[in-house]
Amino acid sequence: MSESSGSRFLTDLRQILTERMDVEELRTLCFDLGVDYDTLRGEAMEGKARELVAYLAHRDRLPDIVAWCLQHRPDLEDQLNALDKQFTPPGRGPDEPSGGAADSEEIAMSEEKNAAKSNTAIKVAIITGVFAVCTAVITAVIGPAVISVLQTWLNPPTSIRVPSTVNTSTPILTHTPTATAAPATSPTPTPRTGKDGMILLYVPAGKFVMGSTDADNTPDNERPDREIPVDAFWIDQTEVTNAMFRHFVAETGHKTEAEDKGRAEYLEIPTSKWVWAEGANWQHPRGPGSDIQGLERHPVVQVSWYDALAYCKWAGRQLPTEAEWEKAARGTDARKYPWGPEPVAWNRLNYADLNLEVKGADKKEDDRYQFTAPVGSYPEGASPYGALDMAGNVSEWTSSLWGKSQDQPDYRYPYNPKDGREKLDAAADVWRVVRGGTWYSAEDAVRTAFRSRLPPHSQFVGVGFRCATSGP
Ligand SMILES: [Ca+2]
Ligand SMILES: [Ca+2]
Repeated sequence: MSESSGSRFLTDLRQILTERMDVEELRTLCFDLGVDYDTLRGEAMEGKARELVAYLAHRDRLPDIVAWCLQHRPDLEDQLNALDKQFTPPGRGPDEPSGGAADSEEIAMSEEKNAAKSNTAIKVAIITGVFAVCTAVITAVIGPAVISVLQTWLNPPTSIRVPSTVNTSTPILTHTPTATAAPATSPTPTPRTGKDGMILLYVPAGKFVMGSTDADNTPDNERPDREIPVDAFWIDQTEVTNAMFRHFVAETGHKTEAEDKGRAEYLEIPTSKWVWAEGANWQHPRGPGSDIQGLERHPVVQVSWYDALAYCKWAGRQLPTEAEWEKAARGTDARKYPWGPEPVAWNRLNYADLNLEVKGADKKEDDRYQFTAPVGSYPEGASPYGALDMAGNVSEWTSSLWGKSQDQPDYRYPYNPKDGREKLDAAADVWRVVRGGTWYSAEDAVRTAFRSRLPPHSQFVGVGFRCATSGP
């Protein structure tokens, strides 16, 4: 698509959304496509539609909107077909000079190919869109386990790029473990679904490099690096969400530590100071004036290590050990970030970007979120096993002990699970390891090898968790 025809396509698509839909319908569209309507910038429908189209255009997901509209609004078919005809051959936009007869023929052939390509994309999007809707219905009727099997059948690991219509903000399978993540000699088990609806990803047994080398110039507590054997296990695809935690609380009556204490800490902006907020807890992360309405698919925060442990027990899983967490994040090639060696960027993680007025924020990048993002918002930042948000969004509790001093760990590297650091009944004055960095972290703190620590009774607006379970 040339720039001018692409621009017209975007304009007309926005117009359809603005003029032919109401707010509730646009909200539903956003929800189904995994976009948080409330955090889209702009007050009126037009602003929201503009932001939505721009957001999905950046991710090559415009066919998702078209597929959704064809599925839910067949009366828009003519308008959508007209939109499709606006695609023009690359480099042959109406503003560009045309050549002679040979060029005309070439353009005609190119247009034909382009139209076919575009139609194919829309057909694929329709099929996957129908599947997404069916998924929601079938999930309600027959449960997530069957869905997991169906999704694996319909989305086998493939190198073909298909427009994604799955809702990446809910723990619906978006990445199946690939052959590159598993030993070639053994098939990778199908991802499975936990009782909380979480997708569990398989991490095969084997060694991986844990920690950093001296040449990496990173904190001492990450060194020395070593090859560490880890048994097979399953890791949650995303951080545990508010909706999942609400389910847990409804079933168990669990009261979090912050609710008992009547207060919790949050980050004051722009001073970057941690301050106590009376009445802050997981349902009111920044105090009584805040709530989690519309944040159902954001990670739960303001939960202590003990709250996280209780959730994992209810879900039939455990907190990952520090070694399991790091292996799930970096795979077996000692990569710096979950996605590889490439630097942090707006489409790979939620971190301290230009939306956050704190020291060290990256003013070059716009990841679209000032605080937490819906889980799974950055499929481009997936780890080798498909785990999402292993860098940023919220930092995550692990089961492992750090020690009694904030500055230096009592349990040093090389990691040894038999030296007492995995004793779950350790005293409360022993700090626990947290991993992955948060929405207020700069790039250094979202590296896969970066370690941080917190007292187990503490809770913050940037700390959540995911679970793991032993395998196979
Ligand atoms: Ca951010
Ligand atoms: Ca995280």
